[in-house]
Amino acid sequence: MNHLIDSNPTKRGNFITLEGIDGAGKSTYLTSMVTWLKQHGIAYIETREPGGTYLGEQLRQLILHKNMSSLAELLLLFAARTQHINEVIEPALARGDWVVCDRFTDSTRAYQGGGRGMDMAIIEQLSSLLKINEPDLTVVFDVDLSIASDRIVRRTVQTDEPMDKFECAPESFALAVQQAYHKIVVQNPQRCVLIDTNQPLNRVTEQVLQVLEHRFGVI
Ligand code: T5A
Repeated sequence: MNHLIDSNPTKRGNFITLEGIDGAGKSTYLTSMVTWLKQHGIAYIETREPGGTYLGEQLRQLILHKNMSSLAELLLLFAARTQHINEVIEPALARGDWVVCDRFTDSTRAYQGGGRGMDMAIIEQLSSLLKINEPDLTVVFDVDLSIASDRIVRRTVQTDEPMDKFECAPESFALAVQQAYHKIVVQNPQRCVLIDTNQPLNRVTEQVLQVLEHRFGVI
């Protein structure tokens, strides 16, 4: 989705990613971020992983709904990612647009590394082989597993959309993913901010906006 407001071709855009366990609320707060960007007259694109391109959206259906080996899943995720970077993310950043991306490489670290127990070194090797840069800011949304699970069930009922295979995974999987996210935040204090979404929605939104103001200030 492209939302051009005021492109600035002289300056590279900022790359922001949203992360967290299923049901943490990423997509909800992505909307608040986008509103903030609009209010500041910043040109941006909003995108997601797996997805963001025709190929990526096709692969998303396979990754989310078909059973496959952990290695096949990992390689499909990186296939989708490299296409997404070359076709969408890099061109946007290069023309000065900001990119707000719902999930990126940290999801692979947390889900395939933490959840599936795949070797983190392989994930980092693939990432460097494909020359994948880290975002400028990553907001990791965190919530108690029981609350996350309630939210997923409620949303499934409201939207009538079936759960994907990650949402159906046992709690031990979600716990391993959550622990991996906590580790990523501790290991990357400059890039990552953890936000607790056990709090009321308006309080979380306030914190998201504070992070943006603090990190990027007045543009
Ligand atoms: N995946 C992805 C990998 O395994 N490896 C990878 O490398 C990548 C890129 C799809 C799956 O792919 C896997 C991980 C994922 O399982 P997805 O589409 O991002 O990724 O799937 P979800 O995490 O399910 O994303 P959603 O956008 O569907 O859910 P969110 O963002 O977690 O939650 P959201 O915003 O829909 O909120 C859920 C509900 O909670 C409410 C919202 O209103 C909503 O109803 N809510 C609150 N309620 C009360 N208080 C608050 N503070 C609330 N905040 C939100």
